[in-house]
Amino acid sequence: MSFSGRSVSPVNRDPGGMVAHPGGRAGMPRLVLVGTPNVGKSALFNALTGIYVTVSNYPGTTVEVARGRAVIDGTTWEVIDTPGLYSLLPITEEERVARTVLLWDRPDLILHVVEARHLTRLLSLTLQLLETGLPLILVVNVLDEAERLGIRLDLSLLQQRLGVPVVGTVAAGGRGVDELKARIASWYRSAKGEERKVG
Ligand SMILES: Nc1nc2c(ncn2[C@@H]2O[C@H](COP(=O)(O)OP(=O)(O)OP(=O)(O)O)[C@@H](O)[C@H]2O)c(=O)[nH]1
Ligand SMILES: [Mg+2]
Repeated sequence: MSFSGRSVSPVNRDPGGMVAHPGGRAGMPRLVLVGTPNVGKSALFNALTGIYVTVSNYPGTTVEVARGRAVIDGTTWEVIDTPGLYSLLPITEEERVARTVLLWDRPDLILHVVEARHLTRLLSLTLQLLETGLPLILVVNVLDEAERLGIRLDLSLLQQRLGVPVVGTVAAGGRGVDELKARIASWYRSAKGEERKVG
């Protein structure tokens, strides 16, 4: 298939008919922030990325997607902020874009952001995301409000049960962001190690 004179491989196309962002990331690993609306994805995006942020409409839609860069342990990542989505079965255009970024823009790593106060309700999306087989770190945000309400969370037990890294944050104040970066770096190092073993 030809798109703007360029050849687009089938794996880059959404079955719903939307053409995914056509590459151009120069070998940078890609990190995508996903989660339900209003959990602090954009606050976390701002905490992770610097000043080199571009906001543009996702191709063929009126939905804005922000892309930025983060240097984590010497590696430059492309970081993408997505609109909130409730499930991987999209209803709104925003959800469709978030799903497309997730499944067709081929992120290397997903940060699933959940709100600490509503953790149990939000974990069903974590399970759906895990079913996609994409690597995931669970970010439990808004810990400050949970603590204010006396909600105590055993994040290490959650990590043990889910089998993925779990990090607590207060994105608005930057708390936990360094630990999150350390987890991303450690995931990247082990993924690279696996790649070398396979190659
Ligand atoms: N108390 C507290 N507020 C937070 C935290 N993180 C984000 N917020 C606030 O929560 C609100 C929503 O944050 P956003 O970053 O816009 O959330 P979002 O997930 O990007 O929302 P959508 O893009 O609409 O899906 C804002 O008012 C933030 O300032 C946090 O850790 N603690
Ligand atoms: Mg947002």
